[in-house]
Amino acid sequence: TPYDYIVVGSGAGGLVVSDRLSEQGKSVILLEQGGPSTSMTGGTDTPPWADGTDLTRFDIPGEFQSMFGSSGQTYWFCKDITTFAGCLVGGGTSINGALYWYPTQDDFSTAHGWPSSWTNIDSYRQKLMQRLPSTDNPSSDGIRYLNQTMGVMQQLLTPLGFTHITINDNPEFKDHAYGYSAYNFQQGKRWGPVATYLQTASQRSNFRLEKYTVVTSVARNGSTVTGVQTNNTAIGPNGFIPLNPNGRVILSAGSFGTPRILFQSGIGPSDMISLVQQNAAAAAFLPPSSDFIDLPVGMNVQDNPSINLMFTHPSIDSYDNWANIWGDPRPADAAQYLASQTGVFASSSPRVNFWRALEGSDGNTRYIQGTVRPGFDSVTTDYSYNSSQVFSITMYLSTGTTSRGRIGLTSSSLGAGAITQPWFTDPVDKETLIQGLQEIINAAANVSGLTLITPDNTTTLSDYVDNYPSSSLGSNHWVGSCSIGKVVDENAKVMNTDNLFVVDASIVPSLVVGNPQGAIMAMAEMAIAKILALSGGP
Ligand code: 6FA
Ligand code: ABL
Repeated sequence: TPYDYIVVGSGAGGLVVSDRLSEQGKSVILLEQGGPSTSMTGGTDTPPWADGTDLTRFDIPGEFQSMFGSSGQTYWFCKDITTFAGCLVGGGTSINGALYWYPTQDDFSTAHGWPSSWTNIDSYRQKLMQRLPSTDNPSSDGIRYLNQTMGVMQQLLTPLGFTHITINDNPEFKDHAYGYSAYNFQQGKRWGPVATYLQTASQRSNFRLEKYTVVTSVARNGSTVTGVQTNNTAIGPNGFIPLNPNGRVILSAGSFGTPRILFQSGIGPSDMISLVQQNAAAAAFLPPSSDFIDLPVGMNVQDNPSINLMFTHPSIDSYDNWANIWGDPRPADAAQYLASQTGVFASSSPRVNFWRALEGSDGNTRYIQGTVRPGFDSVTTDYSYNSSQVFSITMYLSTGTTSRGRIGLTSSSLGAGAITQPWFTDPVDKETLIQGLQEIINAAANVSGLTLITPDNTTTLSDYVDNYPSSSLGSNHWVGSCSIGKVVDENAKVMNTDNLFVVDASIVPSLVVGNPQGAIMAMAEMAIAKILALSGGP
């Protein structure tokens, strides 16, 4: 069957788009390369302590750190991308830390690369807040659990002039502000677009979700897309899914997935298309070279540079560094969660967030975000320390970051990755982040009982940052690989095509001030309104 709209990828962008299209009566098929996640989507990956319930790894917020944990079998992460990304229903939103910030006006300003027709985010932010409200107190008994880091951060940040706020009540207040972490959890469970947008879409007979379906390319007749090529021969002859006359394809396959599909469709820089040409299976689906479209797909990429500081404080409970949450959780916490979906397991690991603006030596303002959580990834230190008292502050450089990298195919086997890393290509970014880190380290020295263990006293801060492993320097917040104004036009349509659109993190032209899923979903609300208003569609 042909469709009005084919949407590729069920992440933050794709779910908003699918719901709004099906709401307007369009026939929509949503193609997702992965399988189920939360129990609402058919997932059954339940921790042993929750056996016999429908509470999966993806539903239970407190299992978040288990995504990176010991079980080894991380099928939820994409295997065809060299960084962390979710390949299952919900995309990143089904496996992420669920930190959730309503976007700011500044996130969508022309100064940060948006066309002037996109700068009025407010009504789309409202639509998002209505469908998916945030909470900074995710346990429905009203108690904040495992909350010792707030006491320490209060002592550290107050002398620096920070104000304690409810962060999402004041989205624009991002300089010297801190507060409890906000999440898109509800009812003590992962919620996000899967529990909202996908549920309303799924109730409509004109919407269909097809899992385990990889889109490899779009088929086109010159500038007109006629359908998509997939690996799923059960749904169409040779895996081909056609569009209705005037139908449209919307790529929401993420910052790596969308460029890969474009390259395999003959859209992008010639070095990338030539890697596709070297892969016989993929080359067979390329259009004639006279139809190649040369666009800067994969260029202009950003991800927040981030550096962890590790501290101990006698008040902290590091929660056994989350080591036992899957196989052997603290019995009282497990029992409480099973009984009422409250307690420690009603939240992911972060507890406190803060922001401040800094001026770099180039005169540009850059924002720094801090995320504070009990526990740590790894500690390198000369000190002896009490591991049950460790917490981490991750410091991210956000809005105003100037460094850019490139996403592309890493070889003719068509894996995708960063072919130019996007962090610290501008030395002023590094210098500014170091300035922010130094401020926290200096202030920490005045908090009684607080000890910085990483970096230790044999390592200078600048050596620590200089030698930071590039595998840990990123933040999984990739944007920009199909930037608006460069690859897509102001209707999110791929330039020089008639009916091919992109709505996901890849069109966001520069880093937003917080973890990006809220901005991406508000962006998708605005994008789909523009696409529906554009003449010539189905
Ligand atoms: N963002 C936040 O705001 N808060 C967080 O706490 C947060 N944490 C994390 C995190 O802990 C991890 C480990 C990761 C990887 C990301 C985090 N993020 C966080 C970032 C956030 O999740 C992403 O920015 C956001 O999900 C990006 O939304 P997009 O719509 O651009 O893309 P997704 O990756 O969500 O979805 C793409 C979907 O397309 C996937 O389901 C994928 O399987 C599918 N897909 C890809 N290629 C495909 C193909 N060829 N055919 C079919 N489906 C395809
Ligand atoms: C985010 O936005 C980041 O993308 C994640 O990297 C981050 O989680 C979450 N939010 C929560 O702040 C961290 C984990 O806490 C670490 O244990 C893990 O090593 C890291 O992600 C991997 O990037």
